[in-house]
Amino acid sequence: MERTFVAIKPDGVKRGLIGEIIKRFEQKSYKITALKMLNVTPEMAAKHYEEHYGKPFYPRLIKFITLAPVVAMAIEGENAIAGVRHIVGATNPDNADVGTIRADFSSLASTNLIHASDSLESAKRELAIYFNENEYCSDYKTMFELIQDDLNRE
Ligand code: 3AN
Repeated sequence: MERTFVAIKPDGVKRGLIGEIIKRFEQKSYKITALKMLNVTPEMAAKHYEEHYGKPFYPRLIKFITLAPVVAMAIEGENAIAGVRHIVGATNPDNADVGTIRADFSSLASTNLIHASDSLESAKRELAIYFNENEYCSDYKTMFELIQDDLNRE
């Protein structure tokens, strides 16, 4: 089981796409185990995007993520890192597969609606920026998990 970090960025929030985006992860049977709306501080933004420091688009990246609230989530499931990235789509929406969030709702890399961790290490690091350990609600069972329980019962 993997836990990944997803953030609906300010364009997704302002365009009223929070429900549409969350729905796609729920209907794929992933488990949401932490969720909140927050204003990202410049300090948090710098930590989140530290790997992009010095790139031409970095200043706008920081400006953009702090412009309006984001919706931060922890999402769990088997192979959730790659699976969630698949639903999100390529960084440049022009190259994103049809049916992905970025292909369906965005047309620019600078405002591509959503962030999702690209590895287990990134997920751990990014989740720690946005959530405290006591904010996870992993104890409940989704219907998908209950179906797996039924299937695995002797
Ligand atoms: P992804 O979010 O697909 O993992 P990264 O980590 O390469 O992509 O980039 C982080 C964010 O930086 C992207 N979501 C996007 O908002 C922004 N970004 C990346 N490349 C560009 C670019 N060439 N021009 C403008 N913004 C970019």
